[in-house]
Amino acid sequence: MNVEKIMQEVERKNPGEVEYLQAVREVLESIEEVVNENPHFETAGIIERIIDPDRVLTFKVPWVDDKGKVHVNRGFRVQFNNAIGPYKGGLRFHPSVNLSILKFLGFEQIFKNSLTTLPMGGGKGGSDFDPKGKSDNEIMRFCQAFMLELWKLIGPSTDVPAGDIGVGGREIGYMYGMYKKLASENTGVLTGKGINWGGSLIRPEATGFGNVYFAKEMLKTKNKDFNGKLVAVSGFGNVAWGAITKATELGAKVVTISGPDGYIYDPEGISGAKIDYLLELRASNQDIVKPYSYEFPSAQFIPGKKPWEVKVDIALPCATQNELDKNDAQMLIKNGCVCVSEGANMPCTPEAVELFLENKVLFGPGKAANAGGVATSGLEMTQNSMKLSWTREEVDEKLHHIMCSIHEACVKHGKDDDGFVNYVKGANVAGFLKVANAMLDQGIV
Ligand code: NDP
Ligand code: 2IT
Repeated sequence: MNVEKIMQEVERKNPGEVEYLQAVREVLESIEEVVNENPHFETAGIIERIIDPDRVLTFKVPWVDDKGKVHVNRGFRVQFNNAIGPYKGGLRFHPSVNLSILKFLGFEQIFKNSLTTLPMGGGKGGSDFDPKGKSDNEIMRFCQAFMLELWKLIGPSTDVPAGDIGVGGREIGYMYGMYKKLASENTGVLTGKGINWGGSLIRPEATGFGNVYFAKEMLKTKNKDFNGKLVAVSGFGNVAWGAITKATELGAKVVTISGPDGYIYDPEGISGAKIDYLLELRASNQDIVKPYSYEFPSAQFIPGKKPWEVKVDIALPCATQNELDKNDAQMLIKNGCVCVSEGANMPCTPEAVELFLENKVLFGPGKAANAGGVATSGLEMTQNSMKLSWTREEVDEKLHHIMCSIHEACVKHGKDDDGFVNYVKGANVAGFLKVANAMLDQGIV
């Protein structure tokens, strides 16, 4: 397999799709060896077939704001690969959303979902709609307009969307209500539903909890744990919240959160009532973290900077793609950081990842480390099919077990002769093999 030759073709077919090309290159470089050892993958065109989405659907979403003005946004659903189960993956509402971003996310989702051990294919969708500053009624009207198109493309056994940036419980509720009305059925077509209408306990916190469980397993390989450690978290959304809660529970002190405007440094730790305040800040649809520093005197707001300059033992990037670059990685390494676990999707640039690996930092890539969210979505789908609900403890135990299995799979496929585990390689190879073998079994379709 010739990675450069394949990349040339992918670049030709997808010009300027920077994030998508970045995600594809990373996977290809990781699986090169295993593909060379198994020439039948190439003969069956597995690489070309896995790189291209099965289909990309785009649609217009017209909606009316509170003043009666009409707006038009663009909606997308990328159905990437369904070799091991229905297309599955979140919806992102953010002004930056474009096809490159959704294709990178959908592509990553194939391997992430494969790692969860559950039968889910990969997909992603969303819109360039900006929820910031919109009223609740505007959000509802947008979600309904979005679902008016999306409902034809999805179904509990074909494609099961969920949340991502800008899409949480409220948006899932409005979209589910509209789907139910249009499809005349009450099924588990979306995950992340409210607990009284088919949702699963632990789903809201699952990505962050899972990320910390994964980091815990990585630390265990070096006889380390979270207790007494300093942790830097970026973002202040759904994933950040879960990660902060679990890291704190395990005895760590989380000292940062961030927004696009800068970061908060709170040397006394972000926990308890401070986490509740964080949730209030989020619920108010604000994109700023500055108010936190007015509320809690121990905290300082550092405008225009990222949290990676703070001296910490563990870093959990939980905001967005490419938010931690080479300079940030250098600062973390210089300050003695031993573990980086990606809560967000692809938050570290390739140069940053390279530095972490060179310096033997425990590095958990998003498709393994943040798989707890979609894994718990899988558990929600199971509960929906069985028409029952598991307890908090039952779901948490299954989530924990899944994160340990993912860690094991990464070690199995990522450990080198010196005993160093390259979790990037491990996650990509383990995720790829299951999907590739399923594609082989199912013929050319
Ligand atoms: P949320 O919308 O709940 O939160 C994201 C927050 O991060 C927003 O407040 C956003 O602000 C902020 N943010 C965006 N860009 C930056 C930046 N450059 N620096 C600092 N903060 C920023 O989203 P989630 O928590 O759900 O998602 C966060 C990440 O985790 C994404 O990469 C997502 O793909 C990934 N993920 C999510 C899962 C889930 O279950 N929700 C599962 C697995 C991964 P603003 O909107 O103003 O830019
Ligand atoms: O990136 C992700 O894994 C998610 N946003 C969650 C997807 C899901 O289907 O729960």
